[in-house]
Amino acid sequence: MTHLATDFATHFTHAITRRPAASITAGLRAVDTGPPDLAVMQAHHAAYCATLRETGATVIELPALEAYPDSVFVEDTALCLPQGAVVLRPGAPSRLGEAAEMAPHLHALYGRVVAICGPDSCIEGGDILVTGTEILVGRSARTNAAGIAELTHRVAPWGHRVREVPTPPGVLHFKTDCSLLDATTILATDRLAASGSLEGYRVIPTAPGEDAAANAIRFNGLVLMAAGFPGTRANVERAGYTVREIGNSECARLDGGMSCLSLRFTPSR
Ligand code: CIR
Repeated sequence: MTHLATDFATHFTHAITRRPAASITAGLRAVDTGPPDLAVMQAHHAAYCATLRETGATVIELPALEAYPDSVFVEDTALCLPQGAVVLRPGAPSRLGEAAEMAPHLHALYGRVVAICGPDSCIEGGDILVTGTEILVGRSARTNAAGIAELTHRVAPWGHRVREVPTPPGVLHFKTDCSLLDATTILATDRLAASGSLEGYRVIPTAPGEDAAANAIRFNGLVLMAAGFPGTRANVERAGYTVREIGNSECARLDGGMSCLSLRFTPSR
């Protein structure tokens, strides 16, 4: 598979996912709306993986990790770029060990793997939006200045520029509120777009009352969106994208969405 240079942020040959653990009931959440139903989450997860596969990608489904309740949210453990992978350093103490669990899988696929290792550095993948031209990183309760500085230093030799941006107050991750649809188009909530961070991009807004639809993923020919947000779906389809809805009711109880559930990449040696 070959792609245009700017397609690297939306077109991928591989994805890594991890099956939800029964311990997911102990997963982190800002507001407790009751425990997630594991069977329903497993069904949603299977549909998610099948949809990624439908685009022609290889999907590596890792086994559940009971020791880490939030380990289904693999996105927070690594940043995968065309030139190599960066093992991250999650800011939630209960999630720190998830990164080390992911590292060997990245080493198996990539020739270059580096790690964020500063003792004061915190950075989670949910705060990182790779566009066709730059890497936006939201400062949040999980991602701090030291983490952003270390990432900037790690990816500079690979030709990537990092820009720090604010995450809206009270929002878990920067990408809770936005998603890349193509190299220069971003789906975003009004509160994120109002921050001015997305100047220069074409912004497609979520519909009123549908902020929870902002965390989507463009994966090859498809946009995977959480089910149940018809206004936002219509906005995205009107802009010419092919949408697939995936059930997200159980992950949503844990502040998780479409992007959190996978690492999406094209490995290089
Ligand atoms: C957490 O609070 O860490 C998990 N319950 C949800 C992580 C969602 N991850 C993401 O948006 N990348």
